[in-house]
Formats: sequence, structure tokens, C-alpha cells
Amino acid sequence: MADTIAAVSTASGAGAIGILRISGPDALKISLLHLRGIESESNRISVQPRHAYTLNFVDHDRKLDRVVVVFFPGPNSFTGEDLCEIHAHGNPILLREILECLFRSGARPAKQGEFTKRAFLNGKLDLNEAEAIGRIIQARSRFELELAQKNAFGELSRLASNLRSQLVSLKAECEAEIDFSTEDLTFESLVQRKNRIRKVLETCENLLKKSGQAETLLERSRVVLYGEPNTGKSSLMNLILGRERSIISDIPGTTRDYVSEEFLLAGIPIRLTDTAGVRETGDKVERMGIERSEKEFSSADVRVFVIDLSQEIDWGEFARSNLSKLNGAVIAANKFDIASPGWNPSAIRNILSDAVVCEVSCKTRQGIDELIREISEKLQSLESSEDYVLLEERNRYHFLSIVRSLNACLALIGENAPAEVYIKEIDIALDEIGEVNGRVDTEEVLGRIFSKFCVGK
Ligand SMILES: Nc1nc2c(ncn2[C@@H]2O[C@H](COP(=O)(O)OP(=O)(O)O)[C@@H](O)[C@H]2O)c(=O)[nH]1
Ligand SMILES: [Mg+2]
Repeated sequence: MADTIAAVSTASGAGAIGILRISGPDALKISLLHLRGIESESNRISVQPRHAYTLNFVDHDRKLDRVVVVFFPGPNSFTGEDLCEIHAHGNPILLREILECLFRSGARPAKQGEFTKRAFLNGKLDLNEAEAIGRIIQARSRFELELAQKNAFGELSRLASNLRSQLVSLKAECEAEIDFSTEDLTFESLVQRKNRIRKVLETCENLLKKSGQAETLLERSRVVLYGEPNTGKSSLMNLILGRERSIISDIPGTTRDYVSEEFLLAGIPIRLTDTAGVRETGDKVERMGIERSEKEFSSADVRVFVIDLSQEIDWGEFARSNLSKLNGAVIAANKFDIASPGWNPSAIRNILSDAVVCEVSCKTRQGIDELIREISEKLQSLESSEDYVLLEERNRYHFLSIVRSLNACLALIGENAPAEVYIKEIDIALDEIGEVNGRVDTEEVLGRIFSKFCVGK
């Protein structure tokens, strides 16, 4: 029989409210030892499930707080056990005192992820959903959150169940052949069998590929500002960042190495980089800086090419030297406030028909919001979560094993091996897909998964 655990479930630090959870067979009994105001007329305690009670929380006779208490009897609770939620004021010292009272009355401190682990053990969640909760709590970007939400709502589990039933019917078919067949399989049905194996194989390979791409996207996206000296790259850096980071000067060649800052742009974690202005120079240090700028720019996720509209630009020459760099970049046409009279955005659109050109002025701030919007749209198009599924390390391992055994299976069929032999590979694949949906029973694996959670989750 499980014991009763308790922890503060809201984030540490001060907040309007802080919530404690107590889960286990004595959750209600222990809570009631400290709650006053719930006695009915006959002095017998009757607590309605899922009803919010406003009560006093006491330590013996000392009143600690006015709290809201909700009781969720098992199995209809998050953990599947009797669970009590105490909503107190969110002062960490107060929450600690309430928690100490619960410990003194028989609860024990919950370990990391123990509430979610109990939910899993009681069949309230499968392992993918439990892992997804961990990611929802810790997601650092909207993209990561969306990926985690998909898994929390069972997308991966459904996919695994579907693959599992395909493998089960493949296995049944092979078994029937082993048990009953007096003659060999026809050529057509063997081709069909191979195709069905290939289909499962491709789904798994695709999943691994998509997950790999999602992992890359979870890294900070890199936005790089690039252009000739004095075009206003450092001014733009500071404006987008919202504070003075780069040195701005009318002396060309001021920024000699790139300068980076990490922050959230429209909810997306990025690293914004201001680079050394690109020009012909005899200065060795400046040349090194320019080489680094070129490298940063060519490998950026979103490239912002800054031009200075106050200069007369020979667009033919400009196109010849920069076409490959302009392709796919956001063009920040800066110093719009002092643009030369000949300026017209069509000058760029004639060179590059689908160019994204933003007329901006760092001096008047005109166009800056549109520029930021263009950059974040580019970032979002990188991160359309629809196309991606995220596999936690554990599942990546299982899907890799499935790919390995199904490839082995196909190779065996190719060598005319009998069904008795290659059915073993299908068995391995079936075991692995079972693990994806959480047929995990070793304490060690569970410990590893839930230890990534924080206490109270
Ligand atoms: N009039 C005007 N001047 C600007 C604008 N943006 C930057 N500058 C000026 O242009 C000079 C070079 O700016 P800076 O940001 O250091 O350019 P960088 O060399 O590309 O980093 C500075 O004197 C800025 O004040 C703008 O939009 N309008
Ligand atoms: Mg600069």
C-alpha cells in the first residue's frame, strides 16, 4: 500500500497563491487534522468531493492561514489516489510551515515527479503523456510547448498503437503460415508482406527524422544582422533588443567582432548577432572580424541584410556582389528618414522578385515593429509544429531498435529465410513498440524518467 506524500506544487517564490498537494490513502485524514470549519452540525465530518471549501489551516491552536481546500477522492484524481489540494497564500515561509504540519501528521515529503509517477502507475497517464507533462512544465519556447502538448494529448501514443496493430497482424499472418501452411507462400503475398513491413519501417524512420529536426529547432534560432559599415546594424541590434548593447558610431568599422545576445523575440528564444561591417580593409583585425561575420551570416536561421538608404546605391553592382546573400534574407532598408531621393523599393524587387524589404529608420523608429514582425514570421515558419513530433531519448532508442529489426527482417526475407526465422525480428519490434506506450516496469527506468521532474509535480 502506498504511503501519503505531500509537497508544494506551485513554483517557488512569492505568489498570490501557493498550492500544496497531498496524495495517498491518508490524504484527507491528515489534511482534516489541520482544517477548522468543516464540521457539520452533528459534529461528523462529511467532505464533498471536488467542492471548494474555505477553511482555516491550523497548527494546534495557532491559525496559519485562510485556505481553499479541494478533495479529489481516488480513483478520480490526478494521481488516481485520494488527493487533497490546499490553496494557501503564496508565501514560501508560510507554505513551508503548512507542509511541516502535514509531515508531522503523517505525510512524507514527495520525491521529484512522484505525483506524476503515481498517476502513471495507477493508469491515469501513459508514459508518453507523463513525459510530455514534464516538458510542458519546462518548455522554453512556444514551439517546444506545442510539441509537448501534442504528446500530452496522446498523439505519439496513438501513433504507436497504430504501428503496434500493424505489427500484430503481420505476426499473426506469419504464425498462421508456420502453423498451417503445407505449401510455400505465393510470390505476390510475399511481396505484399515485404511492402507492409516497409510501410511500418518508413513510418518509424520518418518519425526519427522529424524528431531530429525538431531537436535542432529547439536550439536557439540565430538571427544575424549583416551589411556594410555604418548602415546601422548596431543601432538596429539595440532597438530590437530594447537596450544599448552595441556601440553605435559614425566612424565606420566600429564593430570589429560580432556581438550576440540571447532573448525571447515574440516568444521565440533567439540569439541576435550584430556583426562587423563588411568592406575592403587593410586592417588585419578588422579583416578577421569580417570573415567571422560572413560565417555567422551564412549559417544563420534568419538573415537580416542591412542597407543604408542615404547612400546612392548602384543596384546593378549591388546585385552582382550580393545576390546569393540577399536570397531568403529580410532586407532592412535603414535610414529611411534621410533616404536619397532616387530610392524606390522596386530597385530591389527588380533584382529579387520575392524580396522582403522593410523600410526602417533607427532614428525615428519608423518601420521597426514591421521589421520585428517579419523576423518573427520567418522564425515561426521554421517552427511550424504541425510537421514535427518530439521523441524523448527513451523513445528514440525504441524506434531505432524497431528500424534495426525490421531491416533485418526484410534482409532475411530477401534471403528466402522461413517465417520461423524472420518472425523473431517482428517479435523484437513488437516488444519495442510496447515500451513506447509505457509497458515499462523496472523501477530504474521509471526513476530516471521522473527524476527530471521537480518536487510537487
Ligand atoms: N539618420 C539616421 N541615422 C542613423 C540611422 N541608423 C543609424 N544611424 C547612424 O548611422 C551611424 C552608424 O550606425 P551604426 O549603428 O553604428 O552602424 P553599423 O556600423 O552598421 O553598426 C551612427 O551615427 C548612427 O547614429 C537612421 O535610421 N537614420
Ligand atoms: Mg556596428
